[in-house]
Amino acid sequence: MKITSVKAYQVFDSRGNPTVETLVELEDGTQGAGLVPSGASTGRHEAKELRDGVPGRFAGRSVLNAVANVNGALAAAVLGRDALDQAGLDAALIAADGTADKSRLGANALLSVSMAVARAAAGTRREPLHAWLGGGQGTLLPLPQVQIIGGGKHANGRVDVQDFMIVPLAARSYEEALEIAFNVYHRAGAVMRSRGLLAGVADEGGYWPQFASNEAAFDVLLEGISAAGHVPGRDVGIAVDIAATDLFRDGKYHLVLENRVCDTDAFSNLIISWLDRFPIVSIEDPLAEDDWEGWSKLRAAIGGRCQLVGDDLFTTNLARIEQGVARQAANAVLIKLNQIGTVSETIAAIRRTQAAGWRPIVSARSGETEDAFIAHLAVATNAGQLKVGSFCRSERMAKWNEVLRIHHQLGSRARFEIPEFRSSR
Ligand code: 2PG
Ligand code: MG
Repeated sequence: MKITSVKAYQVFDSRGNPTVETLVELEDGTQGAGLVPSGASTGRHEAKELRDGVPGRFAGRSVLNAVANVNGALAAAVLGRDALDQAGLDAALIAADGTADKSRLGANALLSVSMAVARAAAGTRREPLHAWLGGGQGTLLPLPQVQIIGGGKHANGRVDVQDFMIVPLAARSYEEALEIAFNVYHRAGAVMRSRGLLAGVADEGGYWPQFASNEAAFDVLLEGISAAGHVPGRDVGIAVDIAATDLFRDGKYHLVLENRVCDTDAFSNLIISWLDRFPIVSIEDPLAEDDWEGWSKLRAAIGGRCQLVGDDLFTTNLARIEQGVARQAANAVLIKLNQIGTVSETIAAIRRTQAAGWRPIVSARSGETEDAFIAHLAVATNAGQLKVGSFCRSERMAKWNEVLRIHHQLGSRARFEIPEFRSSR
């Protein structure tokens, strides 16, 4: 099924920043589109998104060069190729770029084509995207990690920790998980509003807080969970993304809000003390992206007490995941399409994570779009967990809603499970 047309144009993400959308067409007239998200707390080892850097245009953020690269070099590389051969297609995109980090043509350019072709392929096969991507093997609906309070780079550093999230442990179905998310999101908001702690919403729809310490966020979260009628730790667990790469300067971790500076050991001990005091089931990026030794030590110290997730550490990169498995540096991997730049490489990263007995968590970016590709990716690969930000704003709800649609489509074949967070190794 040949690709007959590839066209890209500039559209805008949830922060209003320019991004790339590509529309491909196949010989039977089937079309597929792919829209690319963008991170704020990006890892150094991510594939590179190409931005024009022209000061007078969109503050340097336009992506017209990436768009031109799709319409030029990438279109030339894929026109006439078989859309049903995603691996071959992605290999052709990677070869056309020719760099290890996709910086020549731009990871945003490559990914938009890769996603659009996957969509068109599913379309021509008359299959839902998840069925096409997963060879019909995907039946597990993901457990949501839902942001309640935003911080870090998503809220101008108003709290140091980037994501305070909940995991609905008591849910018996995906629908119940969303109901718990709704309850806690609104109750926590009411608690914050009544205390004058609410300043608005951050980039992913979680509340933009006015706290005096990072720990105050945990307290409010616990109150919100209880006020919603749920028992913290039993019904609802806490997940955090420390995004510690952003706190790391000159070999030290800086908690600006609390005027505190820690070395790796002291920072790890602080995280462990949070684990002792709060019902945390998952911790993401507790240490910086190249602090491998610290990660291995922290994992040994935490043991099976919670899920330990590498985001900036792994950047959905197979070689870095291999290194992490060899070093026993974590036990879970955050998965983001645009960190690596093609659909095939993203699926390979998920498969490698699962083969190690670790858990993949499919994730959105802080700059998102209405594209709900990742909902399909999570189900296709039986990833088991999905993180897309908070429980408001349509670029977030588009993903939660798409899983609902997939549930309806799968019917009784759909499964839903709560992982055993406390014995994950
Ligand atoms: C993260 C993501 C999503 P960003 O760090 O996990 O929360 O943020 O897209 O800014 O990297
Ligand atoms: Mg992260």
